[in-house]
Amino acid sequence: MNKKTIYVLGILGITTISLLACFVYIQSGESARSDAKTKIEYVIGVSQPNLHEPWQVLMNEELRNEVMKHNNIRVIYTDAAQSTDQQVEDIETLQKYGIDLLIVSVEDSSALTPVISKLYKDIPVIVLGRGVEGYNYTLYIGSDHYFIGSMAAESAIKLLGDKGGDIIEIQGLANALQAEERSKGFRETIQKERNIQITEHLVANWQRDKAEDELTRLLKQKDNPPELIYAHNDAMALGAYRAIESLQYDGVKIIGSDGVNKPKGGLQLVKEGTIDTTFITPTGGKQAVQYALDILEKNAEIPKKIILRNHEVTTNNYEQYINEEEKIVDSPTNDGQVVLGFAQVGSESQWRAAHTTSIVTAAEEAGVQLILKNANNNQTKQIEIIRSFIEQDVDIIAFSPKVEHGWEEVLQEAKDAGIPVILSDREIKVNDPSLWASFIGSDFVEEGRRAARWLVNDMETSDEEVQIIELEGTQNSAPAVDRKQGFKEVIQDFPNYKIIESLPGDFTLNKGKKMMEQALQSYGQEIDVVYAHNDDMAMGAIEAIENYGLKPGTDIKIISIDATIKAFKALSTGKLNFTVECNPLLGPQIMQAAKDLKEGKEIPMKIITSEETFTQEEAKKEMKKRSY
Ligand code: GYE
Repeated sequence: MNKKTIYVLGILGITTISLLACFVYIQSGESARSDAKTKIEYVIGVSQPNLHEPWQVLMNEELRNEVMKHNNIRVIYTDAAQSTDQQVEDIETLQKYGIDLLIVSVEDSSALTPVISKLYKDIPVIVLGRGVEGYNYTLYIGSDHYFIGSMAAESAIKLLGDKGGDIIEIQGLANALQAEERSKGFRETIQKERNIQITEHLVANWQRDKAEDELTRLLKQKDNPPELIYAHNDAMALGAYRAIESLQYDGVKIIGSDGVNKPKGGLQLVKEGTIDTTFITPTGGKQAVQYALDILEKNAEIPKKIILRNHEVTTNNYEQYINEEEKIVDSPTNDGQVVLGFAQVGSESQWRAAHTTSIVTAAEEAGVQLILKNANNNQTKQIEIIRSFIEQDVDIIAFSPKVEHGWEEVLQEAKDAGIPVILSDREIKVNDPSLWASFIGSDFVEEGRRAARWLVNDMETSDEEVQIIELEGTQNSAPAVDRKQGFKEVIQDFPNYKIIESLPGDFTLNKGKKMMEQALQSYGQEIDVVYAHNDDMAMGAIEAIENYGLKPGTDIKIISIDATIKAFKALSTGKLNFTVECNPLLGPQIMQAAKDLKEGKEIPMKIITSEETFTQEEAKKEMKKRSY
């Protein structure tokens, strides 16, 4: 028995006694138990907020089933029994045992965020199912809870029809991020409807009985029941049903969420008509173990977020959903080479050039037959190219949407033709999220926030006015819209920071230069800062500033996004002050997604890349390693 195993067993011996206090379970891979020679390489901690909610129980089952397949890991599970203090203690205790990685499902995000941020400095942390504030973790795997809330609202609008009506919302835990996000998504979507109002808001801690009690108490004080109840999970939806039943009300619609396929689980409740709608919320347990090993064995590019898709299941589409699920499970098809049609938006920037190369190279390496066509920054041309791929009956279509709007028609044609669509690097706005299979790219809002955070921290001006010129990317494109919003979100808290003008640079060096020349004409030395939505426009601004006789990076501070090699050179010569990375190397993930889709597998709704930021000092250190 090697030193590491003796050490781990020793630790386990001591811990076993103390852990009993917080309900644990220790598991090793299948053969690790039977074959003493098997080497345990990693110890993983799993911190659960509770193990009474059906969804959390399902998550643990999925984690365990996947752990069984890997014999070089040992997993220590803790259950905080819905006590935040206990969960904080569990995490600290797991850290003391020397775990190599933590998988944590969070209930009280405001209390757990600082604990996780601190731990993340020492070991990798996977946040599972329920998020935390900020980005101080390795990987988040779970749903987009705002999106679940907005889908629930769409379902409520459909269920209530033209008559509309009153809604009672039953929220999970008060200060739990996912509950707040579901509530926000629900409200912001419902408020568009004039004849629908959310009249009451209850909090029932994800618990069936509490929901039943709270609702019964409330309805006894009211003359009429609502037309609809939206409960943030199926357990509370069942509680609501019981309350309604006990008060002998008829016709009240009930929407839940989670869709666990077990007795009294959401899927069963919809099947038997107890509730009207639920949203399948995958736990991500299986992916968490797979990514944990990828992280520990450093054998893959690890994204920042894996957003799993949610399916709406109603009493009307229940059978259809079950049949489609069985089809996916029973017969994954794998007939031959994938033919991928990629409609590239243009060749507007260095970033775009690196992106195109990444796709071409990855297709070769993955054995994917790639048909790549360039739309030269023209949406009509891009739509034509997508149509030509539909006519060619390719297996999968992928494209970088020039702008956010105007894609419904052609994507409906692709859907009707049974061709899944992958969105690369830019998202779109469509009412029907089933028109695209997956988005692979960056969080542009966070990129904008990072640019502004550096500025306000670096400038540290007391209350002196700071005049900013913003060079915007392609109008109505997702990166331009979101990078603008993220930057504004941060500087709005610093009233002395003023964007004096936003100019359209279309992500190109030449347009960036021209716009900067225009700005210098108008404002000259009054300009303190240039915020460029990408490096190329920043490079153009640098040329314009030098031609104007000022020192870029000194007289005028310059911040950009992309972090390409040219930006690194400008940082190392002091002409650029700060750059926010946007990863163009999306080829491998796009090819993997295309292959999985061809095999009929369900793939994540979004894969958000992990990215850094670079100051002049950091760029000097990193320059050699930069590949694009
Ligand atoms: O930042 C810019 C390119 O869509 C993320 O498009 C991409 C952006 C990138 O022109 O350089």
